[in-house]
Amino acid sequence: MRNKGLTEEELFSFLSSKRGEDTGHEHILSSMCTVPHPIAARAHGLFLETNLGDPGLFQGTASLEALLIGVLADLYHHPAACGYATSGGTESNIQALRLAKSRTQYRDANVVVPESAHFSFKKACDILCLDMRVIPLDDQFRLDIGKVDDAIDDHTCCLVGIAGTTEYGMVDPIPGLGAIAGERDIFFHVDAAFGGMVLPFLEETIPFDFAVKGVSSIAVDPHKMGMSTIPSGCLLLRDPGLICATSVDTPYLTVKQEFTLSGTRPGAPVVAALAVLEYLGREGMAAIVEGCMKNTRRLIAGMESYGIPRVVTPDVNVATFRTDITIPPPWQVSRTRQGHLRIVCMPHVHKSIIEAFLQDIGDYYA
Ligand code: 0PR
Repeated sequence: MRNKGLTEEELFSFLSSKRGEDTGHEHILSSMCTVPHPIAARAHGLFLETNLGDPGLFQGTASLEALLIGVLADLYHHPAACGYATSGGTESNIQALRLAKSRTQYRDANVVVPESAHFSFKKACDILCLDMRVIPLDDQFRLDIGKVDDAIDDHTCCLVGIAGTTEYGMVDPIPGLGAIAGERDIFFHVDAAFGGMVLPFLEETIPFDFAVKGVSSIAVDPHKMGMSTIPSGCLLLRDPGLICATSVDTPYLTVKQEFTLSGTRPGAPVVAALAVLEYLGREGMAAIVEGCMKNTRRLIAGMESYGIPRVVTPDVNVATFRTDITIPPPWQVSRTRQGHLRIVCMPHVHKSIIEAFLQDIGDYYA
């Protein structure tokens, strides 16, 4: 640390130069995050110093968190659902597994997840000392429901389904999983970190939420398709009575118990998430989602016109291709574990960006 501080001008000139080294969003085709909606950025700025970890000091902010949970509970067809804001999918998944574990007395409990599960489940199982059983996928990259029964036993405390997989954008057979979970009284967590802000706004109904019998909890990330500021996730529970299962005493705070994982929690991205949903409404969200889906279809058609085939037809805006071509800079794309080219058509990936990308690929390889 310097003895004498920099001037504001010196400091910001240094910070701006570093910011200039970041990849511009116009070339980021690999991310599940996006440029925050201007409404999110404005709302975020109003709540910079708020801390939901001590909600009695920030009652207005805490009431906005409750409003956000209420909006999501409605959207997911169970107005009585409860929940709270997290830092994102990883924390929501950890907390869901913590809740599931609290319902079992077995010390060697296991969790059944699809092979497509995000790596946060590995972290969660590691922290919670749970055995992770992995179910293979079918030829459409969805969990193979026929393989679930054999993986479950009396020590299974949680079944997991993914609504919008990270790598291929697929939705697992949630109703089938819900039926199995219901029959066996197993906690059923749906990871809709990505799809939770896409699926409710699609024309086609793909069941994934509390309308499906047996769904116990849902993770959704407003900092992904909700266009909120980072970090912004939410965990919702069907049974409000269960939320206290992870509570610990917090004697000197304004509330005497805390069920969240984080202590200090930023209010700003939570309010930003609510602000986007309130500002856009269902119609506005549907328009943005439709734009992303249209761009996904256009990208797939364009790549296939060059003889580069899709791997699957995705349920949400993630396009994957069977090709080992090297994508030229400055484009930032990613590869799945199986080596497929993967592009996420987020809201910042406008139609003109897709066309420019296709033009580049055509110039290089067609
Ligand atoms: N569940 C699903 C289905 C996810 O796709 C992700 C993250 C998570 C949980 C974990 O969420 P958090 O990262 O918010 O804890 N999916 C992306 C991934 O890991 C996140 C991401 C975003 C990665 C932007 C890169 C990037 O540039 O691939």
